[in-house]
Amino acid sequence: MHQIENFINGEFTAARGGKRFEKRSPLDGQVIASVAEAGRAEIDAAVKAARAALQGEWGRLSIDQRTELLYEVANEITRRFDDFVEAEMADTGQPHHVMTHAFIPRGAANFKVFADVVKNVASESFQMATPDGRGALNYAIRSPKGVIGVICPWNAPFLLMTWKVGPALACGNTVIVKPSEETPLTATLLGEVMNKVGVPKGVYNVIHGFGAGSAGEYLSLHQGVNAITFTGETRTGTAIMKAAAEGMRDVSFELGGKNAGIVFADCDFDAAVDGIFRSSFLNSGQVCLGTERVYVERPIFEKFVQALKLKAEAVHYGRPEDHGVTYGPLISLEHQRKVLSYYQQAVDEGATVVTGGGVPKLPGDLKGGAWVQPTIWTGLADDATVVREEIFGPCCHIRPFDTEDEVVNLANDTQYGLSTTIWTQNLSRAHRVAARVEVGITWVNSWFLRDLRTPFGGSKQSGIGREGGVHSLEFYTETRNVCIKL
Ligand code: NAD
Ligand code: 6OD
Repeated sequence: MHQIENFINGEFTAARGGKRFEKRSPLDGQVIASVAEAGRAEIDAAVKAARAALQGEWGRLSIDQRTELLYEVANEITRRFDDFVEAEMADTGQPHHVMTHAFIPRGAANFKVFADVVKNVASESFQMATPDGRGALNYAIRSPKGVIGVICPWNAPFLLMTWKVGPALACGNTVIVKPSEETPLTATLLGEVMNKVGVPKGVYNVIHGFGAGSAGEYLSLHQGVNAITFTGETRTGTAIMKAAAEGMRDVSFELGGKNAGIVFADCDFDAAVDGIFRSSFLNSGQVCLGTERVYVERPIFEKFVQALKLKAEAVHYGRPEDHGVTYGPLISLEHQRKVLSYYQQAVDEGATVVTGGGVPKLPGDLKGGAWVQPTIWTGLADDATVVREEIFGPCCHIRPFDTEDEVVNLANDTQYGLSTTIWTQNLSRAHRVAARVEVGITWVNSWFLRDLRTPFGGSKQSGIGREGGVHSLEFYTETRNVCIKL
C-alpha cells in the first residue's frame, strides 16, 4: 500500500496531528493508499515555502535557466514514464493505452510547450507622439503573478494538473497543487521529479485533502495565494470564486459541460461513429469535453444508433494492465451511484435504452469496483434531466434533427459552453456551424485533438478565461506597461 505525503518545500511530510484518509481502487474497492490530509498548518507552510522561493534562487533564474529546468522536468517524466503510467492507472483504473498514448505524454508536453512559449512570445510596444515633439515609447514587461493555487479534478489527473503547473512555472511563479482526493498519486510523484532535476525547494508544493472544510477551501481562502486556477465542477467553481473575491485574487476556471456532437448525413459515416464513440466513452465518459448529447441528421439516424450500439457493446472490461482491455471503471463507488441514478432517471423519464443502463457482470474481485455499462438512450424530450445535466459518465442521448438551424439551436440550448464535435464533409457547413455554436472549442471531423498553442476554455457556465499558448501567459503573469518619455 502506498504512503502518500504532502510535498512542501521539497520534502515529503505527514500532516501535523497525523490526519490521513484512504484512497481506494476504482477497480475493486480495495484500499491502495493512505494519504496525509493537509490542514491549515500545512497550507501555511506551503504558502510560506512558495513565497520564499519567489524571493530566492528561483526568482533570480533567467528565462533560459528556468526553461532549461522545465525541459529537464519533462525529460525526467519521460524517463520515469512507466512509474507515472502505473500510478495513474492505480488511481483511475483506466486502460494502459489511454495512459501511454494520451494522458502521461501530455504531462511531459505541458512542460516543454510552455517553456517554448515563454521564450518565444514577444511583448507589445507602442511609440507615441507628445506635444514637445520628442515622443515617448511604451513597452510591456511580464512578471510572475506570485503563488498560484492549482486545484485539480480526478478525471485526467496528471494531464490536467501539469496543464496548469507547466505554464505557471514557465512564467516564474511558484505553485501549490491540491490534487483531487480521488487521485493523489501522480502529483506526489512529480515532487520526486522536481527534486531530482534540481527545481529549487518551495517552487512546487502538493497538499492533499478534500474540498469544503479541508485543504481545497483552506488553500483558496489563503491570502498568501495570489491567483487560483481550477478545473472541476461549476458548483465548486462558484465556491472558489467567492473565496477568491476575498483579497481580489484572479481566477482561471475550466468547468463542467454538456457537450453536443453533431452528425450530418454527409459525414464520413465510419469516422463519425468512431469519433462519437470516443467522445462519449473514452475514459468511461469522464472527460469534460465528452459528448453526452448527440444530434444525428434524420436520414442516417437509425443506422448511426445501431452502429454506435455495436461499438459500445464491444468494449472489453478489465484491469488496466490486462491485454486487450479497452474500458475501465468510474472513479469511485460514489460516482457510480451518481451515474446509476441518472441511468434510472432516464428510464423514469421515458427513454428507450438502446444499450447498457446498468452494471456489467464481472468476475471475481472486480465485482467490488465502480463499473457501469456504456449506455445509449433515444426518445427523450429536450428538457429531460439526462439531456440537460452533466452526468460525467459513459452515456449519451441520441436525437434526430432535420435542419442546420434546428441543430444549432439544440446544441446551444444549455447553460454550458465547453466543446462541440461536428461531423460533415461539407466544408462551408463546417465553418458556418462552427461559428454559431456557443462553445470555447469546436472540433470538425475530430475530437480532443489538441494543439497546446491554441486557446482552451469554456463559454457560459463552462469556465472563465482561456489558457493555452499565449493565453496562459495572460493568466500566469502580470503585464506591466513602462512609458519612457524621450
Ligand atoms: P470537483 O469540483 O468536485 O473537484 C475538483 C477539485 O476541487 C478537487 O480537488 C476537490 O477536492 C476540490 N474542491 C471541492 N470543493 C471545494 C471547495 N469548496 N473549495 C476548494 N476546493 C474544492 O470536480 P471533480 O468531480 O473532481 O471533476 C469532475 C468535474 O470537473 C466535471 O464537472 C468536469 O466537467 C469538470 N472538468 C472540467 C474540465 C474543463 O477543462 N472544463 C476538465 C476536467 C474536468
Ligand atoms: O487538453 C487539455 O489541455 C485539457 N485541459 C483537457 C481537458 C480534459 C477534460 O477532461
